[in-house]
Amino acid sequence: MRQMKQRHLGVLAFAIGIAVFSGGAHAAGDAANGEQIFKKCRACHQIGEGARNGVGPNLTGVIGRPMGSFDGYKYADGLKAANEAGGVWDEDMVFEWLASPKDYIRSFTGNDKAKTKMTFSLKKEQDRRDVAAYLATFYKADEASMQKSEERMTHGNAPVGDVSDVSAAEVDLSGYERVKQELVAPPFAPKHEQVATGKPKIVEIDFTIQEKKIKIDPDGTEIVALTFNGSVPGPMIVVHEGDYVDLTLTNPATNVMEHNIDLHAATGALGGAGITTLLPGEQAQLRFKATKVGTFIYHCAPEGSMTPYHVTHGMNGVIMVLPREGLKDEKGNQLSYDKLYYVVEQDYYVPRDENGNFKSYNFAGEDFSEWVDVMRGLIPSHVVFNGAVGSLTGEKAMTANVGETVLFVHSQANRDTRPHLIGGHGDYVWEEGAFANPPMKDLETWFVRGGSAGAALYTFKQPGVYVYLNHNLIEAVELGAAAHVVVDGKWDNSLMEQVYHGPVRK
Ligand code: HEC
Ligand SMILES: [Cu+2]
Repeated sequence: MRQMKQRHLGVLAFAIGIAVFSGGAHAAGDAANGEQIFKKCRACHQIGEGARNGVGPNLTGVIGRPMGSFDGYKYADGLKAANEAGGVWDEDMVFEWLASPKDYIRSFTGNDKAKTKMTFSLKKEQDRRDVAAYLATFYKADEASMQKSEERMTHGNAPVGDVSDVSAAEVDLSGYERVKQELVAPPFAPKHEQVATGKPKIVEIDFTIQEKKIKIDPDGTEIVALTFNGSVPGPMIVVHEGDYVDLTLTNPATNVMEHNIDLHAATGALGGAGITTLLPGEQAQLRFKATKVGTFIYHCAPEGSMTPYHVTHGMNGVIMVLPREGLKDEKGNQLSYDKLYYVVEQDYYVPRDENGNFKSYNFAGEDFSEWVDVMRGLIPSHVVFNGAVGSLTGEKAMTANVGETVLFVHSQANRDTRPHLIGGHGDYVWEEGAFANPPMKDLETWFVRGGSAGAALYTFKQPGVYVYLNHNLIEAVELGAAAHVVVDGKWDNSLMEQVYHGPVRK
């Protein structure tokens, strides 16, 4: 089967070899006009000096370059096959590609299932001619890239995280009960047992990736967020040690970008990212055993700049793996909670226009190169809890009663954060979320390192409105990382009393 495919492509390569020499014969595009048209491509492609890979590959010198060959870019299978077949871009080919990349790559490879990640097309013929002519102005017989692609063909290193060549024994799952977890939107956690009853289970999780516009502050600043199930952060998953997580990840055809999932609770294949990378219209099912207890982040991790780009567009969340016997204090006594709140800090890097106003965009990836430029400065435009400034304040505040114990699960997939409950404490804190270790006690502020989730248990003793924030007060007050907990109950004068307030006493 594989051999047949290769032979077929070999014939194609021969045909293309001829096409290269005759290419460009009737290309009559206007490069200057093409430069204007290319603005539409800039959402995904960079070109010229200093250009990098974006959503799509760097297009500098694409005319005359082997198809699917730009270094460091991860092409879909269609362009990879075209590359193996020896295809080299000329103006006419780009002209046809732009009419419908999908149809083009299918007819080019002779494979009607071949895929491409480029979902964009240009209807007008003249536009396609002109933009192809513009690309040709960057033409250079790129010997180096030819050679590189040849080397890749002969040495063909497996990409990082690829497990397709690894052999494995089948797993017997016959003894396991399957349950579906009903996911809920943050800051809530799905219904779960604190102490597991029965044997380990297979817990089914459905994640559908949604690229959607969301407002992130009270001024109405909008981004096209990248989300698991439509919320920033994605829903919290809760399982017990020894359970299997059976996660179905769907990237609907209506999306523009490639996505995957890396779960820090999972073992192997880049936490799953190596075997869940999906083009729009694809789906993956990943089953992994929860062998480590604790709170762990999960996030999208496509590759290169795309990883921080996706994470800073909201594609992250938390999976909590509880010990089967529940949480324990430092002496091994049972700890439990009445409520769980799930707070995820999110940093955004929204680009600004020449007047300093935040820019807005229409589809996922459109802000890619500008966002990356801001991101590289390491100064976020927003640092928020649960997707937007104010998503956990006022009407949407977290609530509790005096005497209730709340477990706050707090994560940041990208930067360090330092949760603090003003007027309260962390009675028991697992800073790293690692429940197998004894908790720290009586903390004022705890530290959650970037790329992890922590957990803090607190029993409320006084009523009132508490502020729960990142105690980098600039990030909390100026950038948005603050929440409220509204606590009902009776005030305890033995803990605190306003003895006097008024003019200075004589
Ligand atoms: C929405 C994002 C997006 C837009 C807009 C877009 N492209 Fe692409 N383009 C891609 C992606 C993604 C790929 C990689 C395709 C793959 O791997 O299948 C690609 C691949 C290409 C390639 C093949 C490059 C190679 O190295 O083989 C060419 C040529 C190309 N695009 C030209 C254009 C031009 C010209 C425009 C504007 C008229 C444009 N694209 C607009 C996303 C886009
Ligand atoms: Cu993603």
